[in-house]
Parts: sequence; structure tokens; C-alpha cells
Amino acid sequence: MLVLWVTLLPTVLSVELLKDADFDSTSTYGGDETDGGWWCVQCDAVPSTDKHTGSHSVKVTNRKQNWGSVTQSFKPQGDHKYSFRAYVKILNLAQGKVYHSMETLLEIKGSNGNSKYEQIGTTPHLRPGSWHIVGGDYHMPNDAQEVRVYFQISEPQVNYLLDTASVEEIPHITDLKSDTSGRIDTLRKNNINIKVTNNNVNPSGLTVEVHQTSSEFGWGSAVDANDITDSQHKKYQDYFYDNFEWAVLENALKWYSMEPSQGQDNVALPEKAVDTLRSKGITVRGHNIFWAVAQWVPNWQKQLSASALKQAMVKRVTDSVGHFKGKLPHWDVNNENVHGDFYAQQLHDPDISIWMFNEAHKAAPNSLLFLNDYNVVSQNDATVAFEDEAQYVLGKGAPLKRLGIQSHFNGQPIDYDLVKHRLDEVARVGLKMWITELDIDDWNENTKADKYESLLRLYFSHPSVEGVMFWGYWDGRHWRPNAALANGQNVTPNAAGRRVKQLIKGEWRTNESHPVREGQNLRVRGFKGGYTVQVKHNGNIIKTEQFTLGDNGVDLTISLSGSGSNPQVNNILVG
Ligand code: 9MR
Repeated sequence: MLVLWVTLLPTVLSVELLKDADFDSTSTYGGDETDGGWWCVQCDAVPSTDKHTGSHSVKVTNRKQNWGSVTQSFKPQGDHKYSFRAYVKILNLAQGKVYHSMETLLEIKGSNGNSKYEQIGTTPHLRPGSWHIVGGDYHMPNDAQEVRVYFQISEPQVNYLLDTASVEEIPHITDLKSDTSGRIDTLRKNNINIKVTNNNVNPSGLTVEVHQTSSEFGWGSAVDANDITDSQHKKYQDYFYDNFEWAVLENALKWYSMEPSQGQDNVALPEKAVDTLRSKGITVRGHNIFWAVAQWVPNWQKQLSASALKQAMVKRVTDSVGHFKGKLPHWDVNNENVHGDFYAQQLHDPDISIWMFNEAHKAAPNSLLFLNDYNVVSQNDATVAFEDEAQYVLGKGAPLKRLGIQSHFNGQPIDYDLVKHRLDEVARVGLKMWITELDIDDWNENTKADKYESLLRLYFSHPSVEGVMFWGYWDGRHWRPNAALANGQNVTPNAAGRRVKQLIKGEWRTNESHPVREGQNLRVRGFKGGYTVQVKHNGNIIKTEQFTLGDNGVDLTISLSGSGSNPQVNNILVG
């Protein structure tokens, strides 16, 4: 019975709202706007056996307008949220283009009969020969009566295949704290089994204490390379070390910082910061090797010929990844390449990212290479695009190992149903993820505290997320001072800073003390990470040992000797 229920669960949760979503009932394509099936508006639709799944896809040609598209409508429930997806393969390129962009557009009819149009996602890099994912999500207005979904490419001369479409309702989380707590326990904790062999020693007055000293889950922040090293900024540094175990240099490793004019070499500052942080046990991420958004490309590169630019890029990999080999376990490779394509355009090479990943991997094979982008969970427009970029790069065999979800939230209320859905969507790629640049731009410290708490609960409870990096913490050094966790000359925590610390150093850390009793077996359920275990007699430490709690749990065997008034611990065996 239970097995049956478990197998049925996914189908129960995700009901397909489209008819012939996989385009396999080929007789349904020729409809019109009245019959509720597929309709090719300002275009021709025929079946194709070049399919993504099932037996057929639909081939869309002869598009008479840029909005010519295969389309279908359904009746939504007002105030509910929906996810839209399809796979597309373009069949040709317009002249001068290296790829095309597809918009997923909704036409929403309200109760007054008027329509409004909403673009819910753009996949920017469709290449002929590959299936790409398109789609997005949308929160329906209360009075939505009917929704029609369109898949559009601005250039009407581009023909495409579409397949494996779907429209599904996104589940609502009624109580985020209780929804996440079970998953947090299963994913982030494990058992510490403590056995005391007492050799007839009277254990009265003995206690065993476990203290967590580090976290397996990565908690960190961006830091300013100067402030984290300069002795003038002790309070800034204290706040950092008091809260975090991971760092990323906010700007000092960027190409424009390290080489503002060609040939200049500003490696000294980032090097000093990386070495200082590492000497204090902090792990440092590398951000970033290349940045796809033209605004952040140093001007000198904009004048270079394609071959000179490529040469400079080869050198950049050596100067960044090569130089810091062994010190930076993560690197963002072609930052924000869902939102920009400077190097692809300059080099007329739509696959330049693949080259970057391969070069970076050669320079430091042990560093995990990332895609890193914004609006992936904070907005709907880049979720599917990011998923598609990852899928494409992996399909080309690039050594992409992790996904970086930036998480810059503005001051608007946060829809946690959608954030969770978007995380799940990106997790379909099958790679582990990091939240790389979390901030919430809210001037009200109390609502900001609530929002940070809810987001952290969501992220910490997600099986694909391995760490969360804040994008700064002090309002004196923050690109959005209202997002800060601490304020003023004394770097004083505000309500958000206090809440974050209470979670990451309080609720999600294990520190327990238990009296030792005759023949007792104790089980402590602890958060994964590094620990110290101490045995105390009347409050005085008589033995200390270190251990790591990971996926296999830990058995501690404490063997006592001596007498009741003078107990000794022979050893604490960690197994
Ligand atoms: O916070 C960074 C700010 O100090 C810089 O002036 C800016 C340009 O380099 O970059 C900011 O950080 C961005 C990050 O590198 C990439 N994702 C978006 C971040 C916020 O804009």
C-alpha cells in the first residue's frame, strides 16, 4: 500500500494541463483558437519525427509575423501559480546570427474580457542542432479566466521544432518552517552514538560534551580584499570571522581589477586577502575568470582583434586560475552568460564558454567550475535560461561541476513557493548548487530578518544546495547598504544580522552536554561538520578529542579507568 502511494505521489502532485503536451497525437495540430488544442497562429504546423521525447515533435514553419507561434490555452485558477516548459530546436539561423532567443509569452484574459501579455522567460542561446529548454513561471491574477501560451522568436524566418511541452501548477507551501524542518533533519544531521565503557568506575560527576566547531554546509560572505586585511578594519574582520567559514573577494579577482590596463598586474592585493583568509581556516571561492556582460569588460579588450583578444584570454586563465592553483576550490567561469555574450560576439564563437571551462580545468583540475547568474530564483526570467545553459554546456562535455545561483532580492515581498519551484527547476540539471551572492534590499530590518530567515530555511532544506554566500554584510561596504546585516562604525548587527547568526550559529549548530551514567549508550543527533568532544569531571576537562560528523554518522567509545573520585579517560575511539 505504502509503495503504491509513494509511486503515485509525483503524478498526483503534477497534473499536466496541456492537451497532447508531447505532440504525439499529430492529428491535433490543425486546430484553431476555439478547440482548446494546439493552434499555429500565423504559421504552419506539421509533425516531425525529429523529436525530443515520444514519437513526434511539431515543426513550425512559414511564420508570417515575429509572433507567429504554436500555441495552446487552458483555464487557470485565479491566484494560483503555474510552471511552463517546452523543448525547442531551431532549424536555421537568420543571417549574421550565431544563435536566437525564444520568449515564452502568456496572454491572460481577465474577467472583463481584456487580455494582458506577460513575458515569463527568455532562453537566449538557441543553436541549431540542439534541443533547448524554454519556459518560466507565473502567478495568475485573481480574475484570470483563460491563459494562452506562445513560444516566439523575433525573426519570423527562423523555423523550429517544439516538443515535450508542459504546464503544471506549482504547489503552495502553507508553513515554511514546518515544511522545511523534516528535510533539514534528514539532510543536514546525522547520529553521534556515544558509548561509555566504565570499567567499574563510578561515573557520578562525569559529563560528556559535544561542541560543533565547523559546518559541513558552506556559510560565507563576500568580503572587500582591502578591509579584510587592513588592521584599521578590525570590527569588519571580527564580524566576518564570528559568522562565516567561507569567503569570496567581492571585486579584487575580477579581470578589470587585476588587469585594468593591458599588461598591468594587480595580483598582490587579492593574493594577500586569499592568504590571510586561508591562514585563518577560511575557504575562498574564486569570482570570476571572465564576465560575459560587456559593461564589466575592461575597455582595452573592446579594441582588440579577435586573435589578440583570444591571446589575452589564454593569459587571463594563467594569471587567475593558474596563479591561485590549489588555493581556490571554486571558480565562476563566464560570469552571467545568460545575460551577456561579450566574448562569444567578439570571437564569433557561440561556444566560447566551453573553451573557457576546458582551459580553466586544465589550469587547476581540482577547482570546481561554476556557471553563476542572477534572476534565476529571484525573478522568473532567467530560471529556465540558466537551466538550459547548464544543460547545453554539459552536453558539450565541458567540466561544469556546480551551479551558482546569485539570489539578489529587491525590496518586494518574496514568493517562497516560486523560489522553491525555481530551485527545483534548476536542480533538474543534476548538479549541486551554491547560493553565491545572497542579499535582500529591504530598509526595514525586521521584515528583512524574516525574509533572510525564510530564504535560509528554504536553501538549507534543499537537497541540491551545498552552501550560501551572503553578498556582503556591512552597510559601510555593500553594493546595496539596505541589505546589510550590520551597521555603522562598530559593525553592529541589526535585526537581520542577529537572526542570521541565531540560525547559522545557534539553531543549526549542535552543542550538547550529557551526564555519564552506568552502561549508558547515548545518541546525539548533530548537524554535520567538525566537532570537539570533551569528558569533564566535576566541570574539569579530563579528555578532549576531535571528530567529523558526515554522511556515515560517528561512533564514539569512551573508555574510563581510575576510580570514582579520580576517574581517567584512557581514550575516546572515533569510528
Ligand atoms: O558588489 C559588486 C560591486 O562592488 C561592483 O562595483 C560591481 C561591478 O564589479 O559588482 C558587484 O558585484 C556583482 C557580482 O560581481 C556579480 N553579480 C552581481 C553583483 C552585484 O552587482
